[in-house]
Amino acid sequence: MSQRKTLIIVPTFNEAENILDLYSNIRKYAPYQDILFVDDGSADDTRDNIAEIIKKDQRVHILKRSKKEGIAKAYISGFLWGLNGDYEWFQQMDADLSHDAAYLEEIEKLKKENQVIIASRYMKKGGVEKRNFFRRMVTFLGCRYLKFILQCPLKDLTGGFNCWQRDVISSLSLEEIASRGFIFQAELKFMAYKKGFKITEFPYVFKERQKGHSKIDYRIISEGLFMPIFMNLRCR
Ligand SMILES: Nc1nc2c(ncn2[C@@H]2O[C@H](COP(=O)(O)OP(=O)(O)O)[C@@H](O)[C@H]2O)c(=O)[nH]1
Ligand SMILES: [Mg+2]
Repeated sequence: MSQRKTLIIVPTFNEAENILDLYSNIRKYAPYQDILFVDDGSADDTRDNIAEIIKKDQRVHILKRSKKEGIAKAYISGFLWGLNGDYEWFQQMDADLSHDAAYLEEIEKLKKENQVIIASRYMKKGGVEKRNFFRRMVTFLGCRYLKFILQCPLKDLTGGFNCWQRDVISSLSLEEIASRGFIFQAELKFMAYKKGFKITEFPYVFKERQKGHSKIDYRIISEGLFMPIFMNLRCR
């Protein structure tokens, strides 16, 4: 692995059943990278499990937030935490094992020539495994809708397995981010695209979680419908 210092940011809300497996998967492929869990007041054993890991691995950190405010705020807090350190890259990763840590090796290689690396489900050799038909359709149609409204060529605007160079994150106006849920991923990518950063996508296969529950709800899905229109108007 290269020397470019990376912070892997993992937002968590009630992910106790996944934390230990996630940690050992990450360590197989990224033995020396720092990990920051951003926990929004999980009510299960998530924090205890993270504390056990921290006792043994000083490269693991936790940012404790008091209440659940959505992944956008969790990630923004994580980025700000990382910007206070000397990290060169910020890697986003879900806690539920949907983002296979094996891809971290490929991402590492792509850092040489890019500033933003997006794992894309919607490329040849990419895909979605085990997700129910409704979620598949919501995500697939959502991506098509976004591409159309935003006139943006990126193939996977809503995916959450992305890596950002420090300069990109520090130049984006994080305080202007209006989204709360998954559409935040598109807002961030659209801002980076508009600013002309070097972005690449590579194919990956998303795996639906096997343990714990999704936190998505109809409020988050409906935000995904109106927020792109706002994003489009804002950039005119
Ligand atoms: N800190 C924090 N993490 C969250 C929140 N909502 C979801 N997450 C985490 O974000 C990741 C993706 O959430 P998930 O529910 O799996 O979304 P889905 O894959 O779209 O169904 C998981 O690691 C969740 O634990 C939140 O409000 N705060
Ligand atoms: Mg998930």
